[in-house]
Amino acid sequence: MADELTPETPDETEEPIKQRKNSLYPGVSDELAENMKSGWADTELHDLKPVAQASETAARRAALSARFPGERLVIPSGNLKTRSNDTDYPFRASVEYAYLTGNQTEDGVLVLEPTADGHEATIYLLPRSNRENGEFWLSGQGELWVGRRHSLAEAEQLYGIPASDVRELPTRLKEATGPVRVVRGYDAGIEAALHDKVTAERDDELRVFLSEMRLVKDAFEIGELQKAVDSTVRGFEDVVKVLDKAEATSERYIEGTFFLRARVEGNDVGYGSICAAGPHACTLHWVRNDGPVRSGDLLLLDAGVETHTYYTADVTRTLPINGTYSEIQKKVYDAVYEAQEAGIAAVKPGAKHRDFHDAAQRVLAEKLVEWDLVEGPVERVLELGLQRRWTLHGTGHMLGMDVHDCAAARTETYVDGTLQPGMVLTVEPGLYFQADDLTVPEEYRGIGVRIEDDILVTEDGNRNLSAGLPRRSDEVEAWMASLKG
Ligand SMILES: [Mn+2]
Repeated sequence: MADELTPETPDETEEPIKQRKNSLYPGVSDELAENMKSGWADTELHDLKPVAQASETAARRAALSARFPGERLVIPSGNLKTRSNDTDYPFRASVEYAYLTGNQTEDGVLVLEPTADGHEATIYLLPRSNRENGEFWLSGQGELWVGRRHSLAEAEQLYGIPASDVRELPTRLKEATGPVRVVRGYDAGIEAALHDKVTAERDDELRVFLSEMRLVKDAFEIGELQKAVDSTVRGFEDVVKVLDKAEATSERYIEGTFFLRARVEGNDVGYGSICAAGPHACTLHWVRNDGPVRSGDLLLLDAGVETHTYYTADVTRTLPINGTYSEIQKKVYDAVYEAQEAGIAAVKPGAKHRDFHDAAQRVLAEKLVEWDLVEGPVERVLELGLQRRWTLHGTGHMLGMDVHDCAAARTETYVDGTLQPGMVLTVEPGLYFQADDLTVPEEYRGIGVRIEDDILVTEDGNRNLSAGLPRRSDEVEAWMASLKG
């Protein structure tokens, strides 16, 4: 990438380039500065259509307003984070901000100002770059470098919220009176402006409410989650087609292949893809993906495409790299499949959130006892949690704009709560026999299997959003054969 304003003939006496940002720009002649001010076309856009979710974001702001009457609410998008020196990580707006506005711009802030009968929303954004003062091409955030931004008038049309210059916001917040809450952790500058007005306890109530709002998805969100899953299905197909290339290189080939699909059809992957071949499958968060891919081993692929609106899939399949499960692989796989079937069957409105976890764990415990890996009876195993040496993790979680969605929700509304139509959650039992686990016969060691699907709670049961990928072992083999053929 280009650096800013690299002079054609470097002058040793000049300030280092980094220090020239927003300073006096000694490398720029008065003539050039004057020249750059003018000769630019007016590109203002008119009659922009609102973003697809504009009515949903308005309804969400109304619900938030009703929960905190008379209080000023501040929801920042967040700032760029430095990766190294003068390069930044790709920006992802805070979920709370994106959920309430549909906007994803860095440094944005949504403010709900209390009024007599509710709140008035304003979205604070960086306006288009000034060309008169040189900001357009001399500032690191100038549009010449980072690309055209929407004008404030354009943003109003897109998001259906009045827009203001974010550079004025810290002063406004410092001068504001009355109760205020801020979503913490995203914008240190905004938090500093409010530091003497907010408390951690009150801010946490705002964060919790915004997390619990997302427990039940609206129709727009369910559509986006289905899109994310559909792209993910195509990404898994892509991977199966190139397993020979992965064998010739490493797990990275799988990661890169899935990432291509995610970037072409969506915004990104929703989380670091777990491309775990052989015994790496037993490392739950294996994201180094630098290991060998060998015929005869299993590949545990846990990956999800995130849509342009930030909704992510979270799907796992455990595939035989050569297309056919060995006897012991199939034995473990079919047990996990049976556990997942029991788990999915327990997902319905009115069921306790824990029911699907308990149903899947019971099947796995039964198998472990049946295989003589742990001493029964099954009730004793479950009571003492002895199966967990090999099941390791919970059986599922809410899914949405975060892969582990609604994480700030209170226990009583989430893990101790009841399933309702519109909730979307994963059902993902697994069995993992570590390569160095001396308590199991050698043939089990190094085998890890997880099957994970994304399940929507419906009025009368559930719908598997990821049914486009086969799960049963014989169907997985047939599907792989059809893609490789
Ligand atoms: Mn998951």
